[in-house]
Amino acid sequence: MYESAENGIHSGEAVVDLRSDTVTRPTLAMRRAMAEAEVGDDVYGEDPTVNKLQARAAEIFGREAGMFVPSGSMGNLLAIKTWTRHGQEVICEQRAHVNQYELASMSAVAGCMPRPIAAANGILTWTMIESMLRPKGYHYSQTGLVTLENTHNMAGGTIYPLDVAEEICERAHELKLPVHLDGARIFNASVAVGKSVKELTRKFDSVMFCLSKGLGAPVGSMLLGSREFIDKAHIYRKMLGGGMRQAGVLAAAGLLALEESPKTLPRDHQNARHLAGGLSKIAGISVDPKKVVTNIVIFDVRGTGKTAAEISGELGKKKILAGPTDKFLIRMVTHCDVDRAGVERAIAALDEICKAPQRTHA
Ligand code: TLP
Repeated sequence: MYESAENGIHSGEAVVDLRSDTVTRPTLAMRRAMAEAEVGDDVYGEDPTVNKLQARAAEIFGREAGMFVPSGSMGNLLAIKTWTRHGQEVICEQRAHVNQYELASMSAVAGCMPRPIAAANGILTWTMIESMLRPKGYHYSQTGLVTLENTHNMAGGTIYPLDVAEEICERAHELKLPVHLDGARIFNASVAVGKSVKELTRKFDSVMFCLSKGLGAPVGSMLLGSREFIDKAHIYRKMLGGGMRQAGVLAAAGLLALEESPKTLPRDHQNARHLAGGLSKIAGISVDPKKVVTNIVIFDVRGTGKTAAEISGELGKKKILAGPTDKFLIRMVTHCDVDRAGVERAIAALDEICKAPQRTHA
């Protein structure tokens, strides 16, 4: 999708890194908690800080059990592996992380085929899913799992309406199909709609969420579900090399992220909306600020006569980092390490770049 910028950065003004909320650095409080964390061997289940994080995450989401995993990608893969058998299909949205950004791990490791559906704003409905279910028979691979993504990253941080997500879960369950949630940014959805993460996720069979994105922890994600599901996923985590031993040093930061960081997300959302508002006034850039409801802004630069890669390269020279997600699309993600002044710098830099002489593309 996008690689680190070849941006020719010089010393002086600070870099405004809008490539992702994965770039956030741990706070001083997190670093202190990490230094002081009580640890043990988590492969023996003996790391008290990991155990505390797992119990607390399960409690917040109203689940029987939770498991700390090194990354969101591993959390999603473990869910897919645990729910499915080789040769099955996984229904997901076309731009979903599990489909486009996990190196085909659902096929390479879990032995499943993605069955992607393109949906406006990344939001699937039961009607769309129903028509993609495989009838029982000897020709087709069988549907093993449905996965949804909330917020939807590459659709621009969009949020599932609760009734739409719940209808999908209920109808899938009637057919004995499990539904997994890639809730990497579910806390962003939660603060944006004013509903708890527990309420937003209660009908899903399993949930993955990331501590290391907007919540600011340096490493780690959580997988949540029934005791039975987590026990099974545990085996696959070890099989994939995800047994992390004294992981309490990481879980300590995760605990703070879980308790403290959701409070900071509304500011990130305001900054994203402000960014979109500023960008929408620049000739050649197309973005609808009303559609920006969380911390992700994806805008179209076709009208500038330059490609997303060209503009991102020029932004890099001005110490503004952003990622092209397509030939003419750029994604900017706000987070706790970007303030309003940084957002203003990004708008001003883009304005300057877009005013510069243009080339035309056929
Ligand atoms: N997303 C990253 C990139 O991989 C695209 C980003 O910069 O946004 N689910 C969703 C919805 C995600 O956005 C991501 C990461 C993941 C899963 C995977 O998390 P990690 O990076 O921890 O494996």
